[in-house]
Amino acid sequence: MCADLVKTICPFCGVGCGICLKVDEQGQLLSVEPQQNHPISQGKLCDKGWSTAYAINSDQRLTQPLKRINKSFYPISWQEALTTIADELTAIIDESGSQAVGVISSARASNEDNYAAQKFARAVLKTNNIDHCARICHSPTVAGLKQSLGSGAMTNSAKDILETDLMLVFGADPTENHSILGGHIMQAHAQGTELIVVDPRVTRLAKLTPMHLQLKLGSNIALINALLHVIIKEQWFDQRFVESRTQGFEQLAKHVKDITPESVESTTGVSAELIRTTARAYSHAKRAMIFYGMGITQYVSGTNNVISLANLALTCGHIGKAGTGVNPLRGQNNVQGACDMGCLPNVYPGYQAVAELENQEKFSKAWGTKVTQQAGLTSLGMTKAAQSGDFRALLLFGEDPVVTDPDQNHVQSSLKNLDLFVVAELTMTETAKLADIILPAASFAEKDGTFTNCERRVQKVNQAIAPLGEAKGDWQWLQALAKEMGSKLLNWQSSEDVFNEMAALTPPYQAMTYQKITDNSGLQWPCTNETPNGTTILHQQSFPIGRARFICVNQVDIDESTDDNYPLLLTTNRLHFHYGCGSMTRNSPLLERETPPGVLFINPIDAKALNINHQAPVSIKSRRGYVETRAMFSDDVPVGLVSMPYHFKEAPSNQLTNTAQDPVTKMPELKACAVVVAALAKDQVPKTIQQLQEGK
Ligand SMILES: Nc1nc2c(c(=O)[nH]1)N[C@H]1C(S)=C(S)[C@@H](COP(=O)(O)OP(=O)(O)OC[C@H]3O[C@@H](n4cnc5c(=O)[nH]c(N)nc54)[C@H](O)[C@@H]3O)O[C@H]1N2
Ligand SMILES: Nc1nc2c(c(=O)[nH]1)N[C@H]1C(S)=C(S)[C@@H](COP(=O)(O)OP(=O)(O)OC[C@H]3O[C@@H](n4cnc5c(=O)[nH]c(N)nc54)[C@H](O)[C@@H]3O)O[C@H]1N2
Ligand code: SF4
Ligand SMILES: [Mo]
Repeated sequence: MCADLVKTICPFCGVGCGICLKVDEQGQLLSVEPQQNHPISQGKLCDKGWSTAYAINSDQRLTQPLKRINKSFYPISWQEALTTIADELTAIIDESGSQAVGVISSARASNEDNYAAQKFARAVLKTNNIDHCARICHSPTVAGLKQSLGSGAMTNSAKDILETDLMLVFGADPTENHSILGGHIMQAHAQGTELIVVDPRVTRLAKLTPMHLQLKLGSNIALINALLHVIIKEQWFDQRFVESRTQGFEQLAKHVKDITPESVESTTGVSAELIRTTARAYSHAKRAMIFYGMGITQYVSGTNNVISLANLALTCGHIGKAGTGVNPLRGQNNVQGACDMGCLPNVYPGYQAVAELENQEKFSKAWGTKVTQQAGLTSLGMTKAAQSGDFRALLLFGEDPVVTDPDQNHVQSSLKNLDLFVVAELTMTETAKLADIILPAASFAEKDGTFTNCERRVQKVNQAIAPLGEAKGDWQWLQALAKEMGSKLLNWQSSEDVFNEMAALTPPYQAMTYQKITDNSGLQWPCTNETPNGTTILHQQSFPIGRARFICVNQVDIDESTDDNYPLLLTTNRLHFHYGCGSMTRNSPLLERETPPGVLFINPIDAKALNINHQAPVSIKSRRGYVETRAMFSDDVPVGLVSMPYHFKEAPSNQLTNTAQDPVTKMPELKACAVVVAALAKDQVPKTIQQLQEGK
């Protein structure tokens, strides 16, 4: 019998759909339903949203702390776990200093958990070594849009999709990855809104429009500069907007003067004619929205790619109004929030720069302890420093870098080199298997708190069931650990206490309270005393930096090119039915039956040349690693390009990926590397990476 229906938020992607968890009288989770009147999802959910109960009710859940001795894990009490961690952390800091320890937090956990994580790092451990998966996701958005516009977030709102005239989807696959928004885009297009897709693969949206620019991998800036060239040469730009709201246009005009569509045809693979048609359509639309994703950010040129898109929108004045904007489709349910909370080495909550003395003083005063001035390491910086032994202890929660970070062999050897590795997780992930201590974490259904979705909407997450077994919420175990280390600085009675402390220190969240968030079905930041009801559209009157900046950027080639030994390019993407490392979605039999456990998409022309049949076993090798899986014929990938999702721990594409990084943000080039693909014997079952690593 149903005793309760608890309103909360889907724990998967950044759309932030509203769900209800149905709980029986014994406090057991029965099922999931959509919230009928939710501002974005309006009674709909995608397959993952419907399957959340499987993800958290699973018999795979960790229910007590575990300690590793050699290769086996043994249950221990929370007290023993906390004492062991506290003693070892203290000893390492005494010996090697605070730079040798750090925290990786989670864009899947709440704002409260993330605020606590960065405060634990900065106030208790005295280090700025705090980071999370945004590093390998939208860190170029945070850095790029900050330079161009003064704020690194989606400028508009989801509802604007139904108020625009043209949608330019650039390096994003929203029907698979932001499915409810992808549905809105399809709906708007069906009602006559123009759709342009820029993607090397033929995505579901690309199939709907004749305006598909199937560019070569990583040629974004060349293409955008050519679009700018046409728009400026033909005087199709918005002169009034450029003059009144921007700076640096003259230099930009000079910069793109010779970048004609013809001159980039061979770099981009897009015809000059299609570039001209696109330039005309985007600049002539009354209102046009840009949506972009990992096809822009996951390159060594990630930050410049983002800047380039900002240049395009600013040139045409498509910003600061309904139905316009530069809209990064933030990925994880709370990645916007984890960034807002300051889980990045260079900023405190609300993007207040760590390097500025005034901010150091503000946080030292607020927290009652002196914070360090020393610059922090990024997540990949911490794993790199672990190789040399300079970085010795890592607390990580709600991430599975062994599956999701580039160059798996490097990640595994770095994590093994740590003196202390603590993982707080829902289940035994590939990363948790390397931990010294594993802490059982409470899932979103077992927590109160908030998530901030991709349109900056801070939404209330409500506890529906008790934590499973001895599981604890992330801020709660961080607080307990701080106490064990003799610190009273993390001293809260409830999630609301954490939120209130955070809001007082985080200007864009200043006027938010739990009650107001609940009453308004979420509030979009900035929500300040001047804008108490939040802000649906950014930059309407001015930019946080006054005038927006045009910044000239040049095309940068992808780091790794093909050669005789590695003749194909590999890109990585997502599948609708699975999420991230798969540790949650793969617990659902409904989702699991939809895809094989690993797949390589290959054009039939390439496959034929390599003697590979549809669904046949294949090997894929890069300069860093080797995996085996099955081939799937697909005309959606062009000849010369193969593609793999990264959800499958059996056949992880991150065995192969390149760690070459964007110099500004250290974003690795997850979207391009060179590989060689070969047919395996017809009746051979592809070996999992675990079998390969154990030499079986
Ligand atoms: N089902 C599902 N949904 C998810 C996730 C998931 O794991 N599964 N993850 C969530 C997360 S964390 C994120 S960040 C988002 C990501 O969502 P998206 O940004 O949509 O992610 P991807 O599928 O990785 O890449 C997007 C597209 O970029 C294209 N691309 C590759 N290279 C280039 C290029 O040089 N130029 C252009 N223009 N395009 C290129 C790819 O072909 C692909 O179609 O999804 C979120 N939603
Ligand atoms: N090759 C390739 N690699 C990629 C990408 C790509 O496109 N290509 N995309 C990158 C991107 S954009 C991202 S964002 C990363 C994502 O990489 P990760 O963040 O490592 O991926 P997730 O699957 O989201 O892992 C989250 C983990 O958090 C756990 N979890 C969920 N909720 C909670 C909670 O409340 N508390 C705790 N403690 N744990 C919780 C889940 O069980 C899961 O194991 O992957 C990156 N890796
Ligand atoms: S679109 Fe995203 S937030 Fe909505 S139900 Fe699907 S996974 Fe959940
Ligand atoms: Mo992401």
